[in-house]
Amino acid sequence: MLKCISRNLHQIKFEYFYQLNIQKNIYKSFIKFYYSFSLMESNITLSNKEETIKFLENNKINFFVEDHDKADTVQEGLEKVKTDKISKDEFTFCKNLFLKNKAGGFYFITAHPTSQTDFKLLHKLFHAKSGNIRNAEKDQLQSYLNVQPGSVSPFSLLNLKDSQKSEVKFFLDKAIVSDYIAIHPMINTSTVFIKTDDLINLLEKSQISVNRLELKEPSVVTPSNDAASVAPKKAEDDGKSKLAVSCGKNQDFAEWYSETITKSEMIDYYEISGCYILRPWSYSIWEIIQRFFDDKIKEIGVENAYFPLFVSERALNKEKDHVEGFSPEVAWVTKSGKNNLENPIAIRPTSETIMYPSFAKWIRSHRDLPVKVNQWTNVVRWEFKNPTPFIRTREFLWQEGHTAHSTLEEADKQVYDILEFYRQVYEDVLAVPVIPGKKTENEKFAGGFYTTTIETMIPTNGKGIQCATSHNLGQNFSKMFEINYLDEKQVSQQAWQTSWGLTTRSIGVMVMTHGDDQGLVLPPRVAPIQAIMIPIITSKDNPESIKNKLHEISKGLKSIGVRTKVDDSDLHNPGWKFSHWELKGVPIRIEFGAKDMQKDQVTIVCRDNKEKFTCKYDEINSKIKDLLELIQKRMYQKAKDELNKKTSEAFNYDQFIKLVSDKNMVLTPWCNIKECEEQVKKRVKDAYSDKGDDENTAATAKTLCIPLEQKPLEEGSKCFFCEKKAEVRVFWGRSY
Ligand code: 87F
Repeated sequence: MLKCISRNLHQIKFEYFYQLNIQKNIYKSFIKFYYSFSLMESNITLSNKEETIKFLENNKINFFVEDHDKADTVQEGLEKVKTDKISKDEFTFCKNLFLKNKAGGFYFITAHPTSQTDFKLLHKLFHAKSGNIRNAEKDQLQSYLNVQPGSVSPFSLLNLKDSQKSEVKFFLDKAIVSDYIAIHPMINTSTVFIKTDDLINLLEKSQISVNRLELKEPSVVTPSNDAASVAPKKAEDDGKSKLAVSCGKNQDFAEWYSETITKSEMIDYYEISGCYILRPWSYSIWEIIQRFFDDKIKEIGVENAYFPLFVSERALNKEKDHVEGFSPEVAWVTKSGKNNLENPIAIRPTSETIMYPSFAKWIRSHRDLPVKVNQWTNVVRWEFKNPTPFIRTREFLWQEGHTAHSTLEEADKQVYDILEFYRQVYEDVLAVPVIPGKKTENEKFAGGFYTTTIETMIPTNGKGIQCATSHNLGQNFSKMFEINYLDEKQVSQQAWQTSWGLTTRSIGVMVMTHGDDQGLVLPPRVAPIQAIMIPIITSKDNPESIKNKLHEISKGLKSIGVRTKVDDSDLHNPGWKFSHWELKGVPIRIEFGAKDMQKDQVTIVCRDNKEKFTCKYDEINSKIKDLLELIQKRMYQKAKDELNKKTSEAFNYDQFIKLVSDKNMVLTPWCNIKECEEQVKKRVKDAYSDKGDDENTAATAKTLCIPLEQKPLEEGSKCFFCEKKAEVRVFWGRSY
């Protein structure tokens, strides 16, 4: 019964947004009536320190508390709030403002203590007429936040009743960048130190949107970062501001990436540095990649298996070239409970040394070959460089394939068959153009004979990135692990081996390649939902008939293999849903309302180029099928054009350094001599050492690959750097 009322009343709320033909006060009283039911289920009351602490504990939040003398002002707080548990620069003691505007809405601002918060600035930021913003009254502090003046903190926002949540907009100062935030637990004789991310999560879980705000004079205000665009407009806003990515892709790429993958619900942050949670939206993408690649390798006789996570020190160090250079990244288990292990064991960073003792057992005769084994697992590499979700993480998911063959030629074929499958994963599934090539001696896997790779470049920051590698290991490992077999003449031979890996980095490269200012843009082949269907219902309509028709269309599309979803929830209005699915990158949106129904049509919107058009019922299936293919091709072509624009040739060092600094991937004629590559790297590094290794310098330029496809060198071509005879053309770039 309760559910039934709540559904209908949501409907009424929704109509209000879209029709604006119901009087505001009637709407308000409906909403009050409605919320008087839902409040009973969801509201929290925090009245004091004890309740706040209990609440944090119940929510499994890590925090600590310091008691102190009463701190009535920010200045007093800064003097009195101390801790020896974390250093001063790890936390921000914040100032909190609860303000009201003339239209009846409220702003809650949590600011860095040094940020400007004068009314002149606030009026500008919120585009308000002078005098329209003031401090909220004491009784409003009580009725909205359940707190006394002097003790206001973001915790008090948790006291907002559901009916008040659309009236209060919360802003968190962008200047707060510390890991921890220090705020009062409803009383200013005590301070809770809580991770800033945890606080944000807590608030968002309670349906309180966290808007980031820059507390300084707006310069050029674009609609997307204009504080006014997220200012309380009371009910019409419906939390849309919570969705949007706050900065453009070209404005602050790192921030754009972080917001895109979190707000699209791909990634959640985790307390251990370099480790991230893959939420269902990104894991589904991984599953699609897995399915594609798994089918391919099975066609060429690869079988899946699972080998243990742990490796002994003895096995790990058996092939010295292999671990050399990698050893700082190996993570070890040294204890069980309180006791030290007699022999520490490593957590797999890759599984050559785990699998090959078994290969030695399984392979006796030429009849046992080839052996082709693959596993889908996680690996751990304790990286020290800046972690980036998907791109560089301490734990990641991958497939690692390992094969053994009787001839070098067979191993060669295996290496290139796999490289071609990797190219297909990137180009045909993820719509990311790549360059297949060979690594130079410097960059190859040291334990192997040669390394093939597919590489690409992220045009936004000009960084080259290794997408997947396929190695011919030669006989190095078979020597060390004694993987021997008797050939047809009963002569003992060593096996030729390959190994190859593709990781969840592929998802990050895809996001960086295609995403735009509105968030993710997913290529149809990898989109967990390819067409999202959204009903547009007004007060005059029969909601059920519109929804039923959409479900019928969805069923038709599903029957021809299109991944669809009808978002007919009553929780959000269509505007919110449009933004939500846009942010998640769904390739096609199908809108459907009464007007469409009258004309036997749906409205279709493409995520990639925003094109909008209508389509008659009887053409929907074929139209959507074709459109998905078209979008896939269009996205690949767009990415390819961008990559081409940023790919240049250089014939001497001056041209080279200029192009690399200008975020290009550069192809040069090259001598293919190890020492020459080292000298190029050194010269680049020295040239930039005084400028610092920031995003705009070329400090880390290195070879990416010697492309497999290359036009023949002209007679007498010289190395661009050492001017010896050029042997190949090689790609250089700054790199991840
Ligand atoms: C880190 C620690 C220890 C890379 C490491 O590329 C060892 C290693 O051997 C290590 N990081 N590598 C190279 C991995 C080679 C190879 N293994 C199978 C692959 C693909 C999958």
